[in-house]
Amino acid sequence: MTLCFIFSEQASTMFLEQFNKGNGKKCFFSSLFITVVFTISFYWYENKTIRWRFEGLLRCSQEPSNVNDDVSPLDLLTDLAIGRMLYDKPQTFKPPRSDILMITPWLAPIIWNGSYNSDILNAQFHQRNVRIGITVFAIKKYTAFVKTFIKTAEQFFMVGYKVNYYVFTDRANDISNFTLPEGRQLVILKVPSYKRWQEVSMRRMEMIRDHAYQRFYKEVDYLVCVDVDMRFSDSVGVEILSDVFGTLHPGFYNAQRDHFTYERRQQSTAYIPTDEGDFYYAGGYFGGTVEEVYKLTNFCHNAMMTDQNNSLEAIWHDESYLNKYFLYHKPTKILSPEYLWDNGFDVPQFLQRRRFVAVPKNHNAIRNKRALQENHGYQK
Ligand code: 48C
Repeated sequence: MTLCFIFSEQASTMFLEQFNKGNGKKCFFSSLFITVVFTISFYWYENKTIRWRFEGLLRCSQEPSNVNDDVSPLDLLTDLAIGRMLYDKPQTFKPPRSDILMITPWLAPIIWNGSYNSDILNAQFHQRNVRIGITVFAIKKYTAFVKTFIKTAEQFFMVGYKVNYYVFTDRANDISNFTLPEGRQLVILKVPSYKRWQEVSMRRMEMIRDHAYQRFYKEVDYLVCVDVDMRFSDSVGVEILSDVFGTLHPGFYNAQRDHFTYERRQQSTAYIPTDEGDFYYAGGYFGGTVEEVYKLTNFCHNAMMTDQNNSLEAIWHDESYLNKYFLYHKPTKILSPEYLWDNGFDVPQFLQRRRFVAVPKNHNAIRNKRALQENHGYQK
């Protein structure tokens, strides 16, 4: 800026010299020159100050309204210390289990019996006063499974915590009444049914998403989304809770990735090539914070709708889309097959506990109006 003013000052000196010598032509050009230089410097200066003013304004507007504003979010922190506890010291070179994988390459713990201390976890979670929602769908004949599901959940699921059982059903009158202790309640959610059992299973994603958006975020901190044709047979506690978790499918925990029953058609939104994949996750057991479950179910539903518009349906329905989601949105915790088992399978050495097991059923009879043939177990 200063340079411009010096420059225009020299130009005006030059003009006066010519004017005094009576050189009219030179006077004209030097006055023109002065005008141009002055105009440029004026607008440059103006522009600069406008920009500075604007930036200053912006910066000011971003500063707290009152500069002496001394309330920081850190002032709102609460201390969640647990109390004195006595337990064996963890041993750096002696892991609690060496027969199974305890953690994934992206540092998500895999939950096995003997790999955690429930007392410490309960002290932490009770401190936070967490509320857990568990969703099950009992559409058409599957209402028959609700009683056993709730009865066994009362014995084994999140005992001592606030639990909401969210039962989605098209037949509210078929759901028996339950007397539940303080802090635990049964919420019946009326939803439409679909003709095909595959569609019933897949639409769960949409209904969980919509209810998470409208209601669940207000009522609970975590969601656990499971199949209803199951019963609890051992404790399931806060060790399963994490931002977003999946469960190893009991039929594929030891399979290689090219043997996983992922969707393999490239046209499908659930497509996974044979050289990708970490684990095969079961469609009947996932969960996490309400926010993360919202994102997961929204992804899966939209992916399904895209396929449906292209006359495609992934090979194992919602389970295929869930596996696609977990491939590129890694779960922050993984439940071992202890948490989802089928007693139709032999019990391997590593399986120290079976916490949630399939209720033997005739799939065809329970899924369709007429039984076509015998069929048992958690085969899909
Ligand atoms: O509620 C129903 N009704 C049906 O007619 C078909 C499925 N379902 C829901 O979808 C139940 O909650 C089932 O647990 C779930 C699909 N899972 C199964 O059928 C086996 N557990 C694999």
